[in-house]
Amino acid sequence: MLNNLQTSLFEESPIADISAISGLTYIPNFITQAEETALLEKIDNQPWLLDLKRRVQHYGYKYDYKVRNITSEHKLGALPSFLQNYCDRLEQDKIFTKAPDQVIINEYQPGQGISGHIDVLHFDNTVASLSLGSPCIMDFTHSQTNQKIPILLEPRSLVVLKGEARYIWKHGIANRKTDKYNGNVFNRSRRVSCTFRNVKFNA
Ligand SMILES: O=C(O)CCC(=O)C(=O)O
Repeated sequence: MLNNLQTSLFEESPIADISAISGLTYIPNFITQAEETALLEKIDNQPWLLDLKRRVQHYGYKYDYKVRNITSEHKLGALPSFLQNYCDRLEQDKIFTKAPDQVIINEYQPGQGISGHIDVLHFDNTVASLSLGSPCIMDFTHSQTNQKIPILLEPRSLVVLKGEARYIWKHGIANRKTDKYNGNVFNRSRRVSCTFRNVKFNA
């Protein structure tokens, strides 16, 4: 189910007009609770990389955070089946025209976030992020006007960025332990996200 007028975890009233960000789609409950548990277990059985303050895992291709680049030399190999299944689903659901070939998993402990950024052009037009564990607020900031729109990402939801949402709006998560949304305050717990992309070599 697509949801343009977002409702919060706490109330049924609409709180963020997602249609203000062209190209952004928010899909609550993209996966079930059982799928979330199984995916987290698989992820936690893989080695974590300590490239950044937060722990990460890279699949398909390694992303170089210093050079902000990906080349064919960064190829790591086939995606593991626990991720390939979701990549195939994203193609079947027509969220991607071609199954993603690169996945970055980020782990955020309470207090950790990610600076506002626009994904590099070495990634193709569609970027989708699946949230596991804690809810958190992702801030979208228009790169020209600085207009800021906070969007609540609920566990098991998928947020899809295309067009302006992908190329004009920065997305980021504040480094804080508590989020306030629609008058409600909630403490963050551990959040893990899986971000699906396709690599583009001629960027
Ligand atoms: O955690 C997320 O949902 C987004 C991750 C992200 O923006 C990134 O890896 O570039």
